[in-house]
Amino acid sequence: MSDIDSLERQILDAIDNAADEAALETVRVSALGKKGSISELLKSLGAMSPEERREKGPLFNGVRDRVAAAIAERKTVLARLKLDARLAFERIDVTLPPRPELRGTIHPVSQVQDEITAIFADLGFAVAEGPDVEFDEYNFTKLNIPPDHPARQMHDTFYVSRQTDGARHVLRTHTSPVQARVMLSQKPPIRVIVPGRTYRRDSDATHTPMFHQVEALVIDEETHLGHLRWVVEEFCSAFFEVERIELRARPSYFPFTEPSVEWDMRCDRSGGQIKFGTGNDWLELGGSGMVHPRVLEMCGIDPSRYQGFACGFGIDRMAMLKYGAPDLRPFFESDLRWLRHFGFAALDLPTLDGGLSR
Ligand code: 2U9
Repeated sequence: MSDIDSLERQILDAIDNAADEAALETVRVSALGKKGSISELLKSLGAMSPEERREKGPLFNGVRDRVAAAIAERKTVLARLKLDARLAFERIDVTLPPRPELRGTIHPVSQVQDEITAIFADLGFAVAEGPDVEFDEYNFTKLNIPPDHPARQMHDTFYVSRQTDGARHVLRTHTSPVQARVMLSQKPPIRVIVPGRTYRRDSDATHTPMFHQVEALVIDEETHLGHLRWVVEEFCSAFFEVERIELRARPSYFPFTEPSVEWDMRCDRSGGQIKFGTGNDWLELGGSGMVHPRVLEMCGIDPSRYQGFACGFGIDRMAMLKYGAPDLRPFFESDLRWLRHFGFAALDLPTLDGGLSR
């Protein structure tokens, strides 16, 4: 056997024997790295006569190609072995009776949604639900966002293919179309909240393409901004479990409300952890406003007789704030370790008298 053949044999054996990706990388560097044995061989071609180079060149290149191919193949095998080992280690038999270490927990978003529902139920609100795949008409037009309105761009909408009858569907970008459905099917007085999934093409540490909102709607003959402020105040004080909170109103714009108001709550961020109700900082809570008369009209309610307010909060953001999760993305990655840390025991049902989150 020539020296070249025995070098190749030796490297191929080392590749076969590499027990993990780190060992394989060591073999690769010692053969194909800058100062590797094969790289040195290839470099030696430069000092050869043209005849010798014609003979040795294909030989050396052949060794390099076979070694590179063997490394790639071994890499695939090792990755598969690693995945198989992980799958075997993390395997969960869902048919087994619960063991303490595998007991499921309530997802923080579900817990916060239940907490919010309990608070609003105590204030006399009913819960309304609607479809995630919504008519363009309900998601936008009936909310005073006609087809050419710039606010449509702000919503980063997921569109569903046009139906055979020409109807356009979207993944709802907010829960507001459900309030439109409620107004079209019920007579005032109306007092509902709409919690649920919403969808926008957005993804970073505080945005996921699917997220959760809760919006409240009150319609009656004399409902006014003072009622709105009281509801937001009562809700925040109960949710953050702080008796005295301070709210700040900022004028804003939403196509479906006029006037529109955004709410901030006094907080303290100085100690590393956020404290509600004291301090010199402000925390953005959500938006609101008096329902636009055009929206009332398009939803079958006489604006000369009735008026009302609506407000909206991001449930995931509320969960992050209350339970101190820094990043929204892990909320929806189904990682059992994260869920064990942030999840709630199944019997931790939120009630106002029991203390919401205790
Ligand atoms: C109807 C009429 C009016 C609902 C409203 C907001 C303001 C709002 C956001 C807060 C955080 C959603 O999750 S979030 O990004 N919501 O600021 N929502 S007014 O107004 C309505 C809804 C329905 C028929």
